[in-house]
Amino acid sequence: MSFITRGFSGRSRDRDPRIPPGQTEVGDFPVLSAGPTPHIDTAEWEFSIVPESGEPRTWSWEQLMAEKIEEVTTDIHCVTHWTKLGTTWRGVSLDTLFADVETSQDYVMAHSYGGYTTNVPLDELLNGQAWIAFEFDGEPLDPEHGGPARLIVPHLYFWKSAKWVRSLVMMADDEPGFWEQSGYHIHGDPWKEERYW
Ligand SMILES: Nc1nc2c(c(=O)[nH]1)N[C@H]1C(S)=C(S)[C@@H](COP(=O)(O)O)O[C@H]1N2
Ligand SMILES: [Mo]
Repeated sequence: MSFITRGFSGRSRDRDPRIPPGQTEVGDFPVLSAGPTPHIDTAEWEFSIVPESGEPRTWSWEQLMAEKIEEVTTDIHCVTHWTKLGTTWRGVSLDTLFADVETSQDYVMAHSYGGYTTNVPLDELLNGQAWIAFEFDGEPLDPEHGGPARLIVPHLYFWKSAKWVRSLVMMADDEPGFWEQSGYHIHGDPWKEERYW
């Protein structure tokens, strides 16, 4: 076997350790939406967490902006095989938003303006793993990419990152959302290639 030299970074370029199996890096930011882009004015925008009591904890846009805002740099992985490295966002951590929500249920259904849904276990939304993001790359989030605000759960395939997120509703059991009902994996870990089931 001959060893082909591709420059000193050749080997790591062949398999960048940040890129999960079966994924290819992209430079652009593809848009993937199952329906039309809803346009929501921040004056009318609301976000709620709904625990089993049925009493929602609701934020207006101003109230969200008054929460602790974090800057996040992270890689994102779409099940359609693209990975985008080092994306930067600003948003509010779900740790902050769940801080005074009382729940003993373990699963969450994210609901979006426009009707999209996706399910995520609560423990995968906490401990610095998920945000309600409203800026991408230093600019207000484009409506196409989920503006004014979207969920980001970067350690799972990007279909879990609900654009135009409107509420997180607690569930006792893990129920499938929109794509999960059409054959996408219930969990969606890109490192385990949990694409379909
Ligand atoms: N509301 C909503 N959120 C959504 C989707 C959608 O169709 N509607 N598509 C999902 C899928 S499959 C992906 S890959 C990402 C795409 O986000 P982007 O368009 O910003 O790249 O959003 C996810 N969130
Ligand atoms: Mo996707």
